[in-house]
Amino acid sequence: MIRDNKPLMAEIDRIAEVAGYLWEKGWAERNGGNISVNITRLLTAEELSMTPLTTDIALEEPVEALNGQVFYVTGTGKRMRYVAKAPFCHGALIGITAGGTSYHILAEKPIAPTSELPSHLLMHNYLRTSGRQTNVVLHTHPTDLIGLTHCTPYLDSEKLTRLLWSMIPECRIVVPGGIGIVPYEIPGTLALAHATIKQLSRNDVVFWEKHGVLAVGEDIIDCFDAIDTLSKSAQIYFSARAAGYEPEGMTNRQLDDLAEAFRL
Ligand code: 2HA
Ligand code: ZN
Repeated sequence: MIRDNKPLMAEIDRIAEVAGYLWEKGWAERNGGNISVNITRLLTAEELSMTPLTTDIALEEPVEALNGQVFYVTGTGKRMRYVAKAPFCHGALIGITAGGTSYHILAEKPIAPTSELPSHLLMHNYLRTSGRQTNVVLHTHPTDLIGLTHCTPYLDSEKLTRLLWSMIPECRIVVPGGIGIVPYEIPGTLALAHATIKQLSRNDVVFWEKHGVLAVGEDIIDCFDAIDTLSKSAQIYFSARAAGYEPEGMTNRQLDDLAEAFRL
């Protein structure tokens, strides 16, 4: 019984906690957003060889580096507000099989994974191949951050990173790698995944033009915190603009001093 595995259930609880935050923040209208977390390290040998609930389902593109890995993934069409309450009714554990060319559903119910699964897996595959300690891919729709991507001058990674960093010291500290930007692509496509992967070589957080944000990392709470801090910066910026002035922002010197003080 998968629910007897305490470390696994603790991780599932953290996923549910974050799903609740995404809903409360207003970042997860209808079925907006999706989450995948590599939980292989938390499973026993016996659990890793459990009998699957489905036959193998082919993947559009192979993910060789993920062969044998197991992920919790939110379900297609499922709402974050319900993932928060019942993660195993709105998501499932899937195992990657056949050398990375397919997957099957392992537990707890045969819930079909998010439409973004092929792109999440390509990202996990890329990150694992590059030796990064990344368990989590988190995608969500923060209103303020999407708003910024509707204005061409902000669709510049360096400029937007500098703007958001300069609104509050925490942003420079919590998102030290800055943000990547992917020009508009149709949601759920491999074109979107490949464009995102290019950005992931330099950034842990990527903005998708007129769509949303994607964060990768070792820990799901850290991924949420990074997006939340960027959102706070965007709110400070928009509040100042709405009050009729351009915020000064921290100076380059102040930002550099932070990098030195926090060894970023
Ligand atoms: O899962 O957010 O990008 C719904 C989406 C697709
Ligand atoms: Zn989306």
